[in-house]
Amino acid sequence: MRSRFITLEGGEGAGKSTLARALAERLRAMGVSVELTREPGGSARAEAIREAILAGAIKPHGAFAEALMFSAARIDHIDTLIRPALMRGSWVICDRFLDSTRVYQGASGGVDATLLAELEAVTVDGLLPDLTLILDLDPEIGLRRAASRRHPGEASDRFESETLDFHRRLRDAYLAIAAQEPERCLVLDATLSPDALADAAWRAIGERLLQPAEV
Ligand code: Z5A
Repeated sequence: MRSRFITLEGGEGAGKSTLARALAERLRAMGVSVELTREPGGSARAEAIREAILAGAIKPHGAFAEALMFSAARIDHIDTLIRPALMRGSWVICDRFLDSTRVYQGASGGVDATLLAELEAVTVDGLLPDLTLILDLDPEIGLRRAASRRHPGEASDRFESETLDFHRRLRDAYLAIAAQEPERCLVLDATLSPDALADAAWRAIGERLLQPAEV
């Protein structure tokens, strides 16, 4: 079976990490080799950049500086984990990827879309996901889910503490990307239970990525 690259996208608390784990489990049960990874992060250098960004260390320098940092992390992640895994025939499931930069730093952060597209092109160097599952959820629900997961006294991170309006723009931007790139993207209803969401994603993988002989 040839390798595939799947990315999961959506706002805070939409259930991406939960779904990523469920899909990896189902694929492994079929005997498929799977790398489960995330952005920002997924490699030692990218995880170090993640820590700085989510602590808010880059925020004072503006959204474009954050886009550069996410891109630097992505280049290392692609070079050290994603491409090698795909080359050995593994499937890669990545919790967030390039669409997060488009919507967080672009649509919500205000960085010019043309500039971001140029940065994206040099960053991913031709590597695009075979399938992007966009988990669509009212941001008020997602932020409540994210807050309920925090320990008492634990502060919200750099992006969780943005305004509700910022999170609404994210949702609209994800839906716009899905409308512009229907062959790569599929919107899933993230109000579904974790099992129902995994079933819907699994159906999409079967229909879009697996050849009849592989099912
Ligand atoms: N960011 C960016 O700005 N630019 C970029 O290029 C990239 C990222 C790559 C990474 O944070 C931040 O970086 C992110 C965007 C920005 N913004 N923030 N914050 P992160 O990795 O720490 O956070 P996240 O990606 O937003 O994930 P999350 O908040 O952990 O949410 P999630 O992965 O989508 O959800 P979850 O962990 O699976 O579930 C959240 C809770 O809901 C948990 O208690 C679950 O048990 C529950 N849950 C999960 N699924 C369901 C369903 N289906 N129903 C009900 N409850 C559920």
